[in-house]
Amino acid sequence: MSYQNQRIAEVAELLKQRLGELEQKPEILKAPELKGLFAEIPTLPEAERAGFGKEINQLRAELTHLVSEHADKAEELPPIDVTAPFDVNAAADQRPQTFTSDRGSQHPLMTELDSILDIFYRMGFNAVESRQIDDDYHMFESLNFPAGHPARDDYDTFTTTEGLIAPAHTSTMQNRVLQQYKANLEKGEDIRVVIPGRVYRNEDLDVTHEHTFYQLEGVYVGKGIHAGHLIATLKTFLEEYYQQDLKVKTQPFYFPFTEPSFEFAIERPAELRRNASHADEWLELLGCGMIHPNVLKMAGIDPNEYTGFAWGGGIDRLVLMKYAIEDIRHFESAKLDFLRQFS
Ligand code: FA5
Repeated sequence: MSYQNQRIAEVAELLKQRLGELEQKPEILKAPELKGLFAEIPTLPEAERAGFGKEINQLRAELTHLVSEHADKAEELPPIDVTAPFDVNAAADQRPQTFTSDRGSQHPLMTELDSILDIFYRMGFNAVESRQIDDDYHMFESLNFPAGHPARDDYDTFTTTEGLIAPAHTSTMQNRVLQQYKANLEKGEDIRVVIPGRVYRNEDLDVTHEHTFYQLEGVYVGKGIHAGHLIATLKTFLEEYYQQDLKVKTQPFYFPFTEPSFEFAIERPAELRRNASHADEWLELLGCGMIHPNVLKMAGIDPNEYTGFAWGGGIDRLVLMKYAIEDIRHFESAKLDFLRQFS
């Protein structure tokens, strides 16, 4: 594009050259020379102002176009070669040597998850794994958070450019398991499901907060189920997992998908309070409550006939307390010294 005004033509030349060198291309739109041109407009004779202003706008539009052209190109990634980097048909002694499976070990969180699930299997629960990518309906709508509900902000997580969601909790599975198992109710059996899964949050990190962690959801529905069943189920599980009697407490809380809702905490046994980060007496382990009638209705279950409870707790936090680990971030850190203690 050519510019009539000599000053604008010079600035255009200069900025296009600078754009080539800039790593962050959009920065060019904040260049002081461009701002300087806009600032000159009121100083010009009135007759020249309109033409000068029009040309600066043209220059700005040209630069914006060049920036977006570059962004489009940056997204065109070179294709990845996914074929094995050697001849897979070659004889075994001519193929590169790889580590055998006995050189690795299971991640401690997965070992603990096995023993957690084992306890719930013995209590009559089935297990269904949660998804690592989900949608707005399962993350919010089906859990009684209509569009614009302020509590959506408590689950700040990551989304894809297509609007899919990296789930911030395993409650995304509640509607699915209620639908999947509602036939049990007609047969006179209760719904008892636990749902382990990886969840993601845009979170301020510290010794008990990670951005990527594991939760275990539980869903129980039947006739005459009440909050006493909820507390007894969780206490039984926790005492089995920690192999000791525990003091537990619930305090009122708010979740749109349970009514009433509670926070469930356990008193840390004295031997697990040795780290400074474990100085608090109580550790909040779970959110829980009686499943909201709207959540049952959305899954096609009559809340006048059936009631149920649900909970969602951090698996990392359960394990953290079991082994008096000082920082939750060790789990995802790939620190071999830390991981080897469990193998
Ligand atoms: C929930 O995620 C609800 N979905 C729980 C729930 C399920 C309530 C079913 C009612 C019925 P909350 O945001 O409080 O609630 O998280 C639940 C648990 O996940 C916490 O108690 C804690 O153990 C764990 N947790 C939460 N955030 C983090 C984090 N950043 N790092 C590690 N663990 C976390």
